[in-house]
Formats: sequence, structure tokens, C-alpha cells
Amino acid sequence: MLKIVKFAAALLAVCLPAGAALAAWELNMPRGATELSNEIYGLHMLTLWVCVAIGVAVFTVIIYSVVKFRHSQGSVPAKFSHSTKAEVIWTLIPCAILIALAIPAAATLVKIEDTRDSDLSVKVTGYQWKWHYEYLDQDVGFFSTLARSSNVARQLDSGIDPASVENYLLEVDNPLVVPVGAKVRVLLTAADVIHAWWVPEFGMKKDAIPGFVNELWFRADTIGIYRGQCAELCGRDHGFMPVVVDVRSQQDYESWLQSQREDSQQARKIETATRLANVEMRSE
Ligand SMILES: [Cu+2]
Repeated sequence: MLKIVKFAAALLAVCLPAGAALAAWELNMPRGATELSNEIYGLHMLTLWVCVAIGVAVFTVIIYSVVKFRHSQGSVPAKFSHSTKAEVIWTLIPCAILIALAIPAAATLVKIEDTRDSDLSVKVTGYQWKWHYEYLDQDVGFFSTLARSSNVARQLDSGIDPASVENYLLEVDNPLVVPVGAKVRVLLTAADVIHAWWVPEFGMKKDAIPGFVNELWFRADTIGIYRGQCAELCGRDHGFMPVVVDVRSQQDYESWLQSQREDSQQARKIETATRLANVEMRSE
């Protein structure tokens, strides 16, 4: 007996610190931060509770039958081998449940595919191994690559502990900036191989395929930084092309867009001037 108590105490001691760590575990899927991710979460919960109800009903009948009609009570098994009535019932009930689940699921799927009436369109192009964001009709476009801090730490023999780097492999130099509450349409393509643009908290992930344009949309409810990664094995540095989306207030977004526009105009002026100077030099 003492042995068992000692063993239980030891087991408890081992489990207690793990219990604290387990507290950080998320067993359920995350709710996400967009209209669509919330709807997907709602569907997931609905399906889960339907499954729980079916499980409870089925196991109640099984346990009741096993206990009530056990051999020691003198139960005699029935001899019939076929019941049309029972088969019709156990076919119709699951069909009705599946149809009831398919209706809200189909409505959400249609909504996911509906990219109409967007407030903003961004063309996202995957490259080995970075992303390019182009704000359509806004004259703004830039590359988004792995942040320098992560890039230095990831090198072989860098001597830097990755755990000491904030948002290791999940930080970029230029994030995608979008306004909060706006319906953002993302047009996805790739320049070399297949990539996939994925931000878990947006509930959306889609392939970026060369020569093909895929669409997705999101409407972020809360201001903040959302992180994701390329989700298609796209080559040697697949793990080094994170996605970072910076959701800002409308005002902050507009001032950011204006400064980006000025930057790209300035860059274009310099490029034109350099080209003209080169032409003049050659013609002299
Ligand atoms: Cu990729």
C-alpha cells in the first residue's frame, strides 16, 4: 500500500510542472481574427457538439444494453437477422444530420469564395524565397523578405541562439499593411514554383501557382500583427519566407500608403534620371 502511495506521489510530482505547461496548450482550434475565421470556428463547434450528442446517445444505449441485458441476468438473445424498419431508421437519421450540417457549411464555403465588393486588392507573388506585394491601382509594390535578425541567426555556426531572436523566422522587413475592417482581396500567383500564402489567424490558406491566379479574401476585426508562413514545400529555403500582415487603423493605413507612394515615385524619378544620364554619356 505504501508503495502505491509513494508511486502516486512521485507521479504527481512529475506531472505538476507539466500541468503548468499544459495550461498553455490550446486543445481547441483557434478562433482567429477575421469574419471568415470566426465563421469557420462556429462551424467547427457546431459539428463538434453534434458529434458529442451522437456519441453520448450511442454510448448510453450501448452501456444500458450491456448492463441491463447481461447474461447473468438470464437474458436470451433475439434470433432475428434482418429488420427493414431498423435499417431505414439508421440510414435516414444520419442522412438528416449530414444534410443539416451541410447547409451552414455550404453557406460558409460560398462566402469564402465570394471575393466581390472588396475594399482593396493586393496581388501577392511568391518567389524562391520571398513574397512580393502589389497594391492594385495604388502604385505601391514591394518585396517582403525574412528579417535580418532571423536571417543572421539561421546561418550555420552563427553562434546565435534562435530562442533569443524575437519572432524567429516569423518576421519580415516589409509586412503587408492593410486597414482594419476592410475586405481585402488577395490575388495569388508565383514566379517560379508553387508556394502557399497562409496566415492561420485569418483562417485562409491558398496555393500561389505560376501562370495561375488564385483568390482569397479576409476582413481583419482587430488591429495587430498577424504571422504566417509559406505552406507549400517550395525548395531549400521554404522555411525562410514568412508572411506578416500588419493590420492598422484606416488613418494609419492611409498615411502609410501615401509615404509608400512617395517612395516609389522618388525611386522612379531616380531611375529615369540615371537612365537619361547613361544615354547622354553614351551619345557623347
Ligand atoms: Cu514558398
